[in-house]
Amino acid sequence: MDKINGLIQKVTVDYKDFPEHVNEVVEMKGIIHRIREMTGFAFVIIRTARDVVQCVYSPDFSDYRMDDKVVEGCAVKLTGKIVKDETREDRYEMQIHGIEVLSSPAEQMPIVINKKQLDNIPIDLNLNMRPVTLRNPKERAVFKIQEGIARGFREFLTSQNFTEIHTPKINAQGAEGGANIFKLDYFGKQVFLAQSPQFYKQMLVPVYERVFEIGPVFRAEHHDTSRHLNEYISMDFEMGFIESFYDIMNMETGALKYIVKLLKEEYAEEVALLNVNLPEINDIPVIKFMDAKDIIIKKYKKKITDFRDFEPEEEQILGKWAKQEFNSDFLFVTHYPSEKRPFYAMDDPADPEYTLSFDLLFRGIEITTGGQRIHDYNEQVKKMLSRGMKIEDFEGYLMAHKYGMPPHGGLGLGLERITMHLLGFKNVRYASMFPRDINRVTP
Ligand code: AMO
Repeated sequence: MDKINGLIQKVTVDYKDFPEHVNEVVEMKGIIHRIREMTGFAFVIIRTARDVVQCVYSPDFSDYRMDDKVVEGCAVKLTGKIVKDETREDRYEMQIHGIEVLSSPAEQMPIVINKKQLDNIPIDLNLNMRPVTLRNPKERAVFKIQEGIARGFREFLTSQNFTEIHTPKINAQGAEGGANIFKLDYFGKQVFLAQSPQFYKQMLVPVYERVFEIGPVFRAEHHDTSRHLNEYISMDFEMGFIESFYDIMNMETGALKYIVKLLKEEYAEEVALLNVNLPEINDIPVIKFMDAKDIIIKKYKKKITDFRDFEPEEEQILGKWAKQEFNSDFLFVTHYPSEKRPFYAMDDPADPEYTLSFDLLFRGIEITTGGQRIHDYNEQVKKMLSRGMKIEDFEGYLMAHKYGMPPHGGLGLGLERITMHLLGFKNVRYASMFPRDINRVTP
């Protein structure tokens, strides 16, 4: 009888192991990314999980003869000798002794994905053909970097005693208010797709004190913009026993520093491939909302029409200002007007027209919203009533307040937004593997 022991057998070699196997004959599995026929020999470029490996086919190396079944797109097992690449420093290649075809494509690739980057194909074609365009080394590097960002967030918060949570995405109420909520028929009842894990992360503060979640959230954005998706990954945390909302900004700054370090150390190849300009994060400057408006008026001579929020152009001005004045790619803006913040935001006791909340701007674009929450039951009920909300609809959420919760706060950081600005994309769709926007639900 067969028994499974959980030991993963590895018989093939990865590119990163090549230096240890110079002059040895080894096996490697991968997909034929490209075949470049030369006179008397051919380069067979193999795409593995994270590398693009140069292999050389020549009748001089062995008796093996490549036939026309060996085509681009085949999944193969190669046998060959590892040698140093004489033309490129610190690179190794394989001299092919044999190719076993494990599977073959049914059709030839309709677009060229095996160049260094996708040749200026229109964004719609790129997204329509995502299962194959993601195979392009630069495209896939984007989501490796994205993995690094989410991993850094998770690792850092875990090291700070946060508990990872998974909260429901089908809910009886929306957490963020506004019209951008998806309605769903749930066995004849109307329910909503989660706009954020806000209620649940707060409810879990009296349970675990510090919690975080990395998960999808849904926003029924009705416009086709370059920075909004209808489904995005929200990286959230919530922490109890804060002294002030500065604790949250400090925690986020720590997480961002950790993420940048992780990308430098463990994602160097992707960082180099995409030519990523990693920010140097030292201390992040903090400015109050109204002071920021003042700078925009006085220093940049801009007329302000809305004193309750920023226009995208104003955020860009502030981004420039932070760079010029503090050499910082980041800027915390605090004390947003109460009127524009959700009902759970705590008003500033010193000036209740403003909240103990903040946004983080990265290179002039908002990537985070956060702040201190109301923890007192009566205060929370009062604010909800003043906004015309029905208390009985929020019984579950308010249970947390009713039976006691510590002073707390947290934030939400859009994974695609931060990826987009880190990589300098003009459109957030490039930072989403399979974007959902007003016109797109496939592939
Ligand atoms: P907010 O609604 O500001 O706050 O969202 C937080 C962050 O999520 C990202 N984001 C989006 N990304 C892509 N497409 C969208 N449509 C989109 N909408 C928002 C942004 C934004 O900064 N519950 C609060 C957070 C909190 O206070 O903890 C919330 O969801 O990066």
